[in-house]
Amino acid sequence: MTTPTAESALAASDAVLDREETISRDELEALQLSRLQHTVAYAYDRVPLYKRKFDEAGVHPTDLRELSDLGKFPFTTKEDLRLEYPFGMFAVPQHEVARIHASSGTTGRATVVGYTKKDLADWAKLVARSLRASGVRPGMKVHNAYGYGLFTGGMGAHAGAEALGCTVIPISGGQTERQITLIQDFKPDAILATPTYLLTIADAMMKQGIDPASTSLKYAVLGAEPWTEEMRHELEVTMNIKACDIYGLSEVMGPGVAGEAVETQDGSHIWEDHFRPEIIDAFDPSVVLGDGEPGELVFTSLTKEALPIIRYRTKDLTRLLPGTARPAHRRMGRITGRSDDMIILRGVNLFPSQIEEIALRIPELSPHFQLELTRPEGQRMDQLTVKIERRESVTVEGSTTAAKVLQQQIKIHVGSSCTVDVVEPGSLERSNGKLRRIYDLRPKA
Ligand code: DLL
Repeated sequence: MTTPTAESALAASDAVLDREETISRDELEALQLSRLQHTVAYAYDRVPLYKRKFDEAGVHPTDLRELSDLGKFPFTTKEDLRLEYPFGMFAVPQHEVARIHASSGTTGRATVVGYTKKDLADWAKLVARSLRASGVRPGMKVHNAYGYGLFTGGMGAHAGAEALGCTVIPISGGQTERQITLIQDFKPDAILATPTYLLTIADAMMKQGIDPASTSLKYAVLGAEPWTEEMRHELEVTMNIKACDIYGLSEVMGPGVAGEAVETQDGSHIWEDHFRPEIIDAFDPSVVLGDGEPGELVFTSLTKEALPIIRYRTKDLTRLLPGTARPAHRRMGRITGRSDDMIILRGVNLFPSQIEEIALRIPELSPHFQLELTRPEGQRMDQLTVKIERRESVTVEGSTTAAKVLQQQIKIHVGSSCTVDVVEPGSLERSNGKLRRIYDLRPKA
């Protein structure tokens, strides 16, 4: 059998890339400027919200003469999309909208997004580009375990894999036993899923006595939630695959805003011929930060017709890095977390991904954990409890020391005191898609 490394090297060299993937940075920026000028004028003319916001901010589309002028334009937020519910942000008449997706909206109204036929074709092209960068090739069988429906993951990944010329298996999320049967019977080359759902599948295979490293799978393209290098290592070793990142969000398009190259595995390349990224200071949004500096990611669409989006605040925290495998397209660092997913514990900021990173370096502990926030009666201080499963092969006694190590490491690296509760393998809730890591059990004010 060829090793995944040798195969991916081969795969990477035989790919036919889009012309825009190989253009120079100068050519790309010239393209960005002309597309940006068009988009701001198009949004201003067609969407009342943009006209109102630009007028209020005292800017006009003709003020955009160079790329840095984008900083003069107002931001768009999720709240704007909610207020314009359902179709107020659309820039085309309804009969030109070919598809609608929506976010589930855990709080408040859902946000609704729309696509023209051309938007759908561009989206499929960019997902195809991302999958190809991650090692997937025409003719491969692709098991798509992202959820189908209003969520952009399932149908977005599906259209991209089809556009690339793959055989798509549209299983969607959930029904893990059935996923395993189909993986064994259909022998797919690649799997598309959230990282935590792939973990659920691997785990369920082991329970059935199937070695997850023995399947036909060679590539995984994972996203829709934050994950760490440690999780990549865990999945690659357990499943004998190459795992790459794919990033996106509904308001900007869906999956495929950025994708990672299998030959470098050094972060997702933002497809800058279609999106102009910026990093801002989350606490002082008027400050646009330079490449390399951590902050909040902001996107402006450059080609979208149904829902042009200007300076959308993603709340995702990361930084911009120079392009490598696709030199003109900057990469994004791993997303540390979302600013609204940040736990503030006695003044210390903490993200679930930090716990994942630390826990997975302790061999006795599994990647299955959740964070519980409580405020014990009569106390004013919040308490964090990390509930984490020990590995199947480890005894209860063996995990006691591991719990102490985790507690100390969290104190050292994050600065928070917490309680660690090592629990039985299989006792914590498993992911079906985007996993909920934080359980806030504090009394509501
Ligand atoms: O999750 C789109 C998607 C589907 C991306 C499938 C990749 C694969 P939303 O449901 O709108 O869209 O959620 C978007 O998910 O703002 C991030 O916080 C998070 N997210 C998405 N991809 C990644 C990733 C889809 N690769 C929100 N790493 C985003 C970390 C991610 N977080």
